[in-house]
Amino acid sequence: MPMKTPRFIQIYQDNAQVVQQELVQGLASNPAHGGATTSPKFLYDALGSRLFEAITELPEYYPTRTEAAIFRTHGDAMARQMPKGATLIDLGAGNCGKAASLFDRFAPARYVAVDISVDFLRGALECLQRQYPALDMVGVGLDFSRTLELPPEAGANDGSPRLLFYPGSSIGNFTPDEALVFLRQAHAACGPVPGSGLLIGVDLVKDTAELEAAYDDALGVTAAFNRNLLLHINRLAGSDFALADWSHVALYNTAHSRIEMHLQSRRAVTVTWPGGHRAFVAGERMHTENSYKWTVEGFADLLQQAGFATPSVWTDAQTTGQGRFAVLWAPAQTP
Ligand code: AVJ
Repeated sequence: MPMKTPRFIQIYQDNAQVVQQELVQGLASNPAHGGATTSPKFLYDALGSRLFEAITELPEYYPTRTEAAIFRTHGDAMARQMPKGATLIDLGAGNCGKAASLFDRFAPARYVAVDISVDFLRGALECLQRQYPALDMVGVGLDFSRTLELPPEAGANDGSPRLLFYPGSSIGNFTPDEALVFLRQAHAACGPVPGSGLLIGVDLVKDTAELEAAYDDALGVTAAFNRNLLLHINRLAGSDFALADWSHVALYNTAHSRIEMHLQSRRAVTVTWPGGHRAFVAGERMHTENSYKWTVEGFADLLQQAGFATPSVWTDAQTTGQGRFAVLWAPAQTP
């Protein structure tokens, strides 16, 4: 059988000026409006992405290994519910490793890897294509947090069912309102072919101490991941944040069921960038990430509001109870 070659499509990428404006607007936001904020997407420059990979290996950071264990234990049961000959659409594919580990069991006909920049996908897809020479592979550069509309060149309109794959509890970065908007788009993106649906990993509400340890590990890797944001921002916005002035803070906000990451100033500082500046008092916080935690019931309800049928749920709970993490298969239509 001849080996196929992956195709690559870049849809739209913010230019440097748009990025600078977005950043400066968040930095300048005054305390009356919740204070300075930055989007969690700025955590992921080249070093930030490697620090996140290191986080996934920390003893305190349970989500990645718990999700992997759920796929190992229940992968066959999942596979029985997945559509046959599907187009597997991987949202936030990165190194494509998680999806690739499902190829043998799920046997998709096409693999569409989506990430912000198509450049992140080239190496991984070219390598994967050698292992799966007959699988049709497409890399799509797209900020799907804004729109989930796939280009026709991705081949998702060929009449095959679509399997949207959104693992890792990345949905946790969205507020519940944003998550609903996203899931409605995901439902629309499943298309009209019967059997299509969304396979999603969701981190669950649990004990505060366990949650806070997962986002403030003893080795300080999460602190480095959070503080590295300042180096990235300095490059993007031309600002002059000094690392020594900022500490990592992670706390669980029970009222909102979310981990919040902040950077807290160690003294009064003024940060400058081309065309502006911002004073921070000692102890002032800049909000850098939310990571929402869900109950299985709460998330199933959200899926239903977004138009999905009743989901199948797999967790790491040995007996009854919630478990730490859940993987849900939400069919787009009632069978
Ligand atoms: C990639 C958004 C799922 O919220 O657990 C890990 C990011 N931040 N440690 C998460 C993260 C700090 C992660 N997500």
